Formats: sequence, structure tokens, C-alpha cells
Amino acid sequence: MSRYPTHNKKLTEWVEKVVKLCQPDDVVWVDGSPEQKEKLEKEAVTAGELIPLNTEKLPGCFLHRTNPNDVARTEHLTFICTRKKHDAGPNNNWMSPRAAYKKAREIFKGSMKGRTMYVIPFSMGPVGSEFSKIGVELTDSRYVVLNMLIMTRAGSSVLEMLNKDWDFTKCLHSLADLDVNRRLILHFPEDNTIWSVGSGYGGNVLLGKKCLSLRIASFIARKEKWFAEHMLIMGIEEPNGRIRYIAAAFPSACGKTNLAMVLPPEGLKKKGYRIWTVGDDIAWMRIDSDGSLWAINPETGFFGVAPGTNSHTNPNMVETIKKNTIYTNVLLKPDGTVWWEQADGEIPARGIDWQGRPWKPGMVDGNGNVILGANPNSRFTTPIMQCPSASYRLEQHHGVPISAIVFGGRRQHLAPLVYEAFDWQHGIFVGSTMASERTAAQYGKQGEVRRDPMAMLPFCGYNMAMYFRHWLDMGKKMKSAPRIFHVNWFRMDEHGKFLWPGYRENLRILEWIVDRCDNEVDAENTPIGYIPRPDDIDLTGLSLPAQTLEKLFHIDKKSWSEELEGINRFFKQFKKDLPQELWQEYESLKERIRGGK
Ligand code: GTP
Ligand code: SPV
Ligand code: MN
Repeated sequence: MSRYPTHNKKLTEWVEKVVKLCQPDDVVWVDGSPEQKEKLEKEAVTAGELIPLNTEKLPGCFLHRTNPNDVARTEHLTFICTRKKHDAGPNNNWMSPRAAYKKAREIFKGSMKGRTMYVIPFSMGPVGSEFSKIGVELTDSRYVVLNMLIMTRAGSSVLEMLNKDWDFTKCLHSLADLDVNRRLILHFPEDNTIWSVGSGYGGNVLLGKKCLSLRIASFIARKEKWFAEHMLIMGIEEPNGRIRYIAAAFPSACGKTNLAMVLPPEGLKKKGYRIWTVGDDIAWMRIDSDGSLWAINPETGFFGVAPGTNSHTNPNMVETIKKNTIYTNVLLKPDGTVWWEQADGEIPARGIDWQGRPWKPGMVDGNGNVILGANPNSRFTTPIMQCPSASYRLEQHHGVPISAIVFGGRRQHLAPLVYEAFDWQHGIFVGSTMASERTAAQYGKQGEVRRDPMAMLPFCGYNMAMYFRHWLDMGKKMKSAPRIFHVNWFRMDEHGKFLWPGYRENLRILEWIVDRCDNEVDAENTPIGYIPRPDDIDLTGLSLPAQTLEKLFHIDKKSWSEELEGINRFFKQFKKDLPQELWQEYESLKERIRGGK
């Protein structure tokens, strides 16, 4: 019997190599058993890495605080390391593989001394499905292990697949000393390898998520002719029992999680809608034998934004996170429960804030700014299966058929509440020119508008021009391609107030989208695409002045002309690589805007 629980030589040799480099005191293989999980939780509590929460009100829940310098993905420290710089494209940070390995090796050297290294075999997608991919993460963080157990299918069943010599992505992570100056998130798509060091936060370290399922997977998907996308997947069951599935790409903290489990609003004329949540962040989609697009969610958990989550905005999530949940960077209340800004109930009179300091409402810092109880990017990790709207098709190897693809972002001005692209090619133009205001999910200037094509700007593992090419080509391969839409829940009036109430009211818009897919409703032709006729959106039970609706759908020519300039600048950076079709679409849009049709 070998001293390893696997015969996979590639895996054992790699583990040995990493042990030599990082010098952990011990190596533990994660088997996915409840006993091992409990042991890890106990150790994490003893070490002060987790705070156990009120066992009656929040059974199986813990609080974790990350280093205050480490509370969001660090895009400027994230690199795509292809041999040729051109293959990473103009939107990715690039380092040569040789330089990147060298630089990171220095930081990894001895970084696990005094700690245990965990070997986590995990599957993205149902174990054994031909659409799934396997990864193995080596990490010195128990927090990472416990999160990966929620977010992925991890443990012995995956090791069995590896025994059958399935290939896997090598994912190496070490907290090292959490020094921002020694933090790197490196992707080596040509080696199917990820190295992350110096961080302990979410997308930087749960390597199955953004690193594998988007950056590495998008690289593989282009070669294998499928899609790895930053999209939610949801089913909309109509009262007659027909379920239409849609996939929607919104940038980080722009409403994917909320929409994926939305409850139908009161008052809709058609009663009896039901929503099925398949995924809230990542979709892997491929063309199946029927010529249409099918999607799986590779994950098994939600890593959701806490602030703003309450029984009004997202009752399904409030239900989901009552047990077996890891909270990160939220406020701790004296009774051992947690709170964040706009949570349910009263604002607590006191508590311990996300940085571990005593907190009271209204406290201000030296500059007079209000001190928040929870970090704006505080999150919870929680199993999808606990969600009341969890789809019964989550474990089905083929996933679900997609009728519509929806793009969207935060635009205070410009983009109407919803519009439909004229056809696939125009839809790719709409997706490729998406833009959004920056949120707390990434470091950088909040509120600044940036182009975020298909919500993949920080997640595309190769040259984005090639990515657009891939989207255009895939359209030609499908017998019945999904229809493409764009939504904007975030348009504001002149006083900076949201014009659209959002959240569950968004289903009114999805209703129109689904009806369009079924050819059951007409639309108005505008220069930017099809918009609903005023009477075709069911607004019963919602008091929305006609004027507001007009503002929500207003297409301002001057702003669109300015937008065209921004698009032009964005496209130009791709030089000759940008597919000609997108320039054609650009010219057509320009003409339509000028022509005033
Ligand atoms: P990531 O997990 O970062 O990829 O984000 P996400 O796209 O899943 O975003 P999420 O659903 O967590 O929403 C982020 C923020 O947007 C939260 O503060 C929500 O309260 C807010 N939000 C979500 N939906 C709506 C909406 O329809 N209208 C408005 N005004 N805000 C919304
Ligand atoms: C996002 O930022 O889009 C997230 C959170 O979903 S993280 O996993 O940290 O990337
Ligand atoms: Mn996300």
C-alpha cells in the first residue's frame, strides 16, 4: 500500500514537489467525510480562524474575518501567464510563465512551515459527467478547505476518478504572510495550473471558482468549443408547467445571486410562476446533440454578497443561510448571530465589526466617514441544496437547455430597463460592449464605468478578441441559438434614485423575455434593439408612474453617441484581432442612431 490514497502518479509526484517547496509540517488528504469536516472546524475554532455562531439560531455556522488588506479579488495582482503575451490579450495582466513561476516560487518557499497542507480533490460539475472538470487544490488554509467543501464536490469520490487517470488542474495556494506586496494570483493555462499566494479571500483562493471555472475553463472551452461564463442559470416555470431556462451575465455585485432565486412579485396577472435556481455565478454551456445550448453550474454553493440581503430583497437566501454557512467579514452580534447593512430586523445597538473592533451604529472614523459593521464585500458561503428554489436538475449530467442569454450591468444612465438584440451577431456586439459601474467586489475606484464584456473582463483566460470570435463562431454551430437580451436594473433619476424597484419586480421583465422566446409577444423596433411595447410588461400591483416607465425606456441619442465613442476606443485596442463583424455592428448602430429610426 502506498502512503498516498491514490495511484495517480502525476498527482503524488506533484504533491511531493510542493511539499519540498512549501515545507508544511504535515499533509492531510481531504476525503469529504462529515467527521473530517468536524475535526477541521474544531481545529479552526481553536486556532481562532473561525468563530462558532449561536448553535440554536445559526446551527453549523461560523464567522471568519480576513486580513483588512484582503477583502476582495485583487485584479491588479492577477495574471495570465501564457508563453506569448499576445495570447493573454490587452485586457489581462501578463507575465511570462518562467518569470511568474520564479517570482512566486520565492514566496512559496517554506511558506507552509508550521502549518498543515491539505490536498483537496474536487470536481467542478457532477462527479463523472463528461462536462465536468477535476481540480486538486493544495492549500495551507483550513478556511479554504471548509469553503471548498461547500462550493465544490470534494473528497474521495473525486479521488476515484483520478485513479482512473482523469486529468486535473493543479491548483496551489498558500496564505504565506498575507503581505499585499507578496500576493500573486497566477494562471498558467498552457500548463493547466494555478498558483495563488499571499491572500485568504474568496475568488483569490477558492481556486475552483474564478481561477479554474472561468479563467482556465474559458481557455479550455475555446479549444473544446463550449462556453465557460460568469452567468447565473435559472428556470422560469410558467403556470402551465413549461420551464424556460435562461443564463445571465452581470458583473460582480450586479445582481446575479438575487435574480437566480427571485420570488414572483405580488400582483402579476398570470399567477403560479415558479423559479428554479441552477446557479448564481458560473455557467458552463455546450451545444448538445439537439443543436441547442445546454448549461451546467459547476459549483455546489453560493459565495454571496451579504450587505443588502434581507427578507424583502431575497427571502430565499435568508432561508438558505440559516445553517451550515460560513460568514466572512460581517458584524458579530452579542447573541452570537450576525448582521450587515440592510439586514433584517433592528440595527444592533452594539457588536464587533468586521475588523474585530467594538462597534456602535453611527460611529465615524477620523475623516468623518461612517464606520460600517460589515465590509461592503462581506459574503457567506452556503450550500445550494439548502435554497428553497434549488433546481431538481442540479445533479443531472446534461444540465438544462438555455432559451435566452441576458447581459446586464449597472448603468445609472443610458441603458434601458430591457432590450433584445436583433440577432445573434448583434447580441454578441451587445455583450462585447457591456459596461458597468465598479462595485466593492474588486479593488479600484467605486462607481467608475468600465467596459466589462460579457461580465468576463476579469475572468477571461485569453485574448478577449479571440473570445469574441469564439462567441460569433458558436452561434453558427447552433440549430436554435438562444435569443439575446440586455437588462439594466440600476437606471437612476436626476436625484440619484433607482427608477426601477428591482429584485422580485424583475420577474416582470423576465416574463417579457420568456414570451419573446416563445414568440408570444411583439416588440418595438429602436436603433439599439427591440424594446417592449408599454402594455406588454405586466405592471399590475406595482405603482410605477407612466413617466417613470418612459424614463426607464428612454433612448437618449446624445448619450448613445458618446457611448459609441467609448466603444470605438475599447474596440481599437484589439487592433486587427477584433472580428470584423463587430465593427460592422458598430457601424450599423452608428447609422441607426444618426438616422433616427
Ligand atoms: P458576485 O457574487 O460578485 O458575482 O455578484 P452578483 O452578481 O451575484 O450580485 P448580487 O446578487 O449579490 O447583488 C449585489 C448587490 O446588488 C446587492 O447589494 C444587491 O442588494 C444589489 N441588487 C441585486 N439586485 C438588484 C436589483 O434588482 N435592483 C437594485 N437596485 N439592486 C440590486
Ligand atoms: C465576484 O467577484 O464575481 C464573485 C466573488 O463572485 S469572488 O469569488 O470573490 O470572485
Ligand atoms: Mn461573481
